[in-house]
Amino acid sequence: MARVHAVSEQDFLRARQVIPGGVNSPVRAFGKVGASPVFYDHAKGSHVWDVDNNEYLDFIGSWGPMILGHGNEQVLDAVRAQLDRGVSYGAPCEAEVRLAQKICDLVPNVEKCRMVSSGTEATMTAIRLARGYTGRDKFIKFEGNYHGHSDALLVSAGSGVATLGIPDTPGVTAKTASDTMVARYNDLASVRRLFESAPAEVACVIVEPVCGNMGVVVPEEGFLQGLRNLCDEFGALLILDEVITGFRIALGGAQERFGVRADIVTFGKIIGAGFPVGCVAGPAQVMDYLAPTGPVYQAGTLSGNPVAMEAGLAQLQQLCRPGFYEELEAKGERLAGNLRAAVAASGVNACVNQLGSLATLFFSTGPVRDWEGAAACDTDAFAVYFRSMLDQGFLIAPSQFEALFVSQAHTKEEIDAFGSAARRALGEVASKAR
Ligand code: KE4
Repeated sequence: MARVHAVSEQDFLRARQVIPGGVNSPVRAFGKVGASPVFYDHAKGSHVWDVDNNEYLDFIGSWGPMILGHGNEQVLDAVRAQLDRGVSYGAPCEAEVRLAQKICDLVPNVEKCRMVSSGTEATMTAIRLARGYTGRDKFIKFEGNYHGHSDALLVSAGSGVATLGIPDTPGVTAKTASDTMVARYNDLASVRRLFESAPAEVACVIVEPVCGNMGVVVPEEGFLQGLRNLCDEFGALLILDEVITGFRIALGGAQERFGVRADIVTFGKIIGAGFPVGCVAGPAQVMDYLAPTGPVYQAGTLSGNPVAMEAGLAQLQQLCRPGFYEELEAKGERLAGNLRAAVAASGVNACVNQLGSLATLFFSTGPVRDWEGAAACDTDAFAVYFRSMLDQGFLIAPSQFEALFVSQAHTKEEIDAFGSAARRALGEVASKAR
């Protein structure tokens, strides 16, 4: 029986009168999947209830922060304890030192951290820091990689920009964009060509070490180390944007999982446990270029917010539990296996990319190894699949160019239920294609 969304639809009508598009982040508007967004009422563990009291299994998890599931008790206890001590200080507090120390202890090559309030702030700061440290203006990013919405990084961006098909966002001036150089993911030759076209002008390379924003695209053997080698050859810094992968694909993130050394690493999402937190981190030699020790200015009213710091600490503490990542990895692999079986049974042209607890079902025979491959997907088929999954009670990102996020809270039974629902959804895709 199709689900009723009457209250969500009323909410969306009202929201559109006072919020552009009715949302505070474009990808939430379900703009490309032919449905009206569901408004959440509450969430717990792997479950979400909408304002029409429909229950869902949630595989978005607030786009990554809910690696433990919604409403984790230790996180809530830490937040409650801090609330009575103060919500925001705008002054140093011990919680921000403890979180910075925790990140330094867990992440390779990180000696100092600067807290900010979003992933966008973190990557924007990382680019400015690399430019200040090297004295160079240009930087290299990758087609389909999304690093937040700061001007220079919106060139050829993934995530919502790709979903909405916005040709390099109006409002970003040609002058600003002219210092952004765009390479092809998993293609070292395309990176080398850019370096050789401006050998002494490239400040840094910024990359999603595992892409989440063109859908999940995994780095091929040697790609990340190849970027490291090119940066060393041309005197540029390597920035790993770990806003998604940080503390998700390993406790030490991509540097631990792939054994590649970053000069700067950015975090977000998981380190705030759902509260607004971002972080720029790296060796002291680079980080000390940030004011007030160095000349590269960066600031923020709510940076190091005590409530957010305590939430992040309570979350990271639980990720340190022995066996946590092995269990999460097994769940991600189970989900991918279920999806691949559903694809095989349906006969639909689709393929699955997965790494750890991240996965994407691409509506293309694949392989999907870069933006060109992702962009070739049948997004109409994805929309049919999305609506069927939603009707069956499964929340997935409303875009072909995003990831599924598996959490500790998802049970094997729930992951198998996802596979069964996907089989039915793919059956609908197949029947509509006939
Ligand atoms: P925020 O400014 O949204 O906290 O972080 C920007 C960002 C930076 N780097 C990476 C690798 C990211 O994935 C993101 C943000 N991720 C998207 C989802 N793909 C956020 C969801 C949204 O835009 O609503």
